[in-house]
Amino acid sequence: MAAPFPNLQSLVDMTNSLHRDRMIESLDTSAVLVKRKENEHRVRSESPTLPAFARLAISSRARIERRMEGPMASISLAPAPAATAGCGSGSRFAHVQQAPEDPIYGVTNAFLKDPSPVKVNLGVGAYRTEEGKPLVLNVVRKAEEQLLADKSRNKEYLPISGITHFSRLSAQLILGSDCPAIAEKRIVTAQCLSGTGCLRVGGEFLAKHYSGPKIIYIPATTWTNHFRIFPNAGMEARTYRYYDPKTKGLDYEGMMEDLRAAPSGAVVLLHACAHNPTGVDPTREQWAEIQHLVRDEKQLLPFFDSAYQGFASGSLDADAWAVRQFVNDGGETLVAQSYAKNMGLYGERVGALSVIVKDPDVALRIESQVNLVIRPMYSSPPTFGAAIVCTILGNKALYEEWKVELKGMADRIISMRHQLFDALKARATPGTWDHIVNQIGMFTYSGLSKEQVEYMKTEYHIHMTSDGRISMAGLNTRTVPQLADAIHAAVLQFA
Ligand code: KET
Repeated sequence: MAAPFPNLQSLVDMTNSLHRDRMIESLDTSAVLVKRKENEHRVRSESPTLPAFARLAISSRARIERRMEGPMASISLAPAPAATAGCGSGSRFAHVQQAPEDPIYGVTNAFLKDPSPVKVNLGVGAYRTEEGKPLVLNVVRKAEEQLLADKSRNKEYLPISGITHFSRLSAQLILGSDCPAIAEKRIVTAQCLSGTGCLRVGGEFLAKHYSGPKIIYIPATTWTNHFRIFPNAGMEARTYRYYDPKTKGLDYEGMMEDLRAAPSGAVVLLHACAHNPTGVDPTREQWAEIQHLVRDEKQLLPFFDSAYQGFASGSLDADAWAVRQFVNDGGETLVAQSYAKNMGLYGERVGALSVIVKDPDVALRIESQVNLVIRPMYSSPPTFGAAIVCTILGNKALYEEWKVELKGMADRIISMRHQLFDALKARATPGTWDHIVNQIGMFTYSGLSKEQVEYMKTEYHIHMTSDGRISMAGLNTRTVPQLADAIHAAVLQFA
């Protein structure tokens, strides 16, 4: 016989008093309760003497406390499978399916749950210092101090498209201050919620107003979120070949073939530099041919995702080269810029979406329609992060200091590439590892298999995405040997 199931609401109330975050916890507890109810016979056998509600409260609290340790705690909340809290009858959400975990945030969740003192997180693309700590740039600290000291600042809503000065400075940063499109007012720039928000707003604008096919070609290997952002925005997503696992380089022929086969006028998503996750960019000669195909042969519309300007080479200008080539040929282009990585403003959610067109009148009308995408989505963007960016980009001394700090981050990542390469060579790890030093940007696309990644997690407490992507920015001199040992063992284990 099943044990009587106690009143759900009183259980939730009781557990609430134990927890730090009542909202999260009551949801979570409901989920646990329902799950447990479904498995009552198993629950009873676990601890027959402890009342069910107490066990639930304890286990739920422990889980939440573990999750609350990390900065991304709230996103690791286990969704309720079939919550029945409330009016006694079954939930009208009972049909809701458990969503698959995000491949990148999921790594952080697994890392937070790993009790090992030597665990290493090489999942999310977020910069860490040599001490393994998140970095707030000195220029950002200085800008924050200036902003806080300025008592004339207020908390009014920003315009729908954000701070005008921010938009202008952002356009200059990516396109160069001498860009003709800026001088000719053929550009619309809106402050959006970091790179993701720019891609989403840009995608929805295209889905509503683009006169060409509402199809976006995305590299077959790419930042996984691209595959969700564009269909959610109303665009059909298709892929073009990009990466060749055999050469661990660009599948240039495949890419050109696929883009040539795309319907004329389709949109093509291009990584501006430091392609994520592969770290493989076209050469300048290849870019020129891609540009010819995009512009002259197929009239495709390029949409650049620029999440790593300055992170690839250490130079803001060099990393903007491809975008500038396209914009300066006079053709129409979209660019999504993120300040998450290059200014370390991850959680501030600062980015800029630019739509560059042929005619200033068209630009004005586009501006009104971009605003109409933003207004019902989140009304207007947040102030502080963009104010930090304005302070840094608008002040010569801070701008110069930023460039030095940015180069420092890029250089540390490059040095990690060399250290890891040398460590594998010293161990005579089977295979070729040149790609570790040849790839560009934040990530090494290692070529390690899913099984090898899993093995490295369980045996060495090294956490990375299952596609074998290593966030080099999360590595430091202390953890390189651990990673090299892990790779070496994994390669031998699954030869
Ligand atoms: N584009 C690319 C290519 C990219 O790698 C990211 C983030 C973004 C856009 C969006 O960044 P935002 O924080 O919205 O400005 N990539 C890292 C973080 C993440 O997955 O959210 C990553 O790949 O780990």
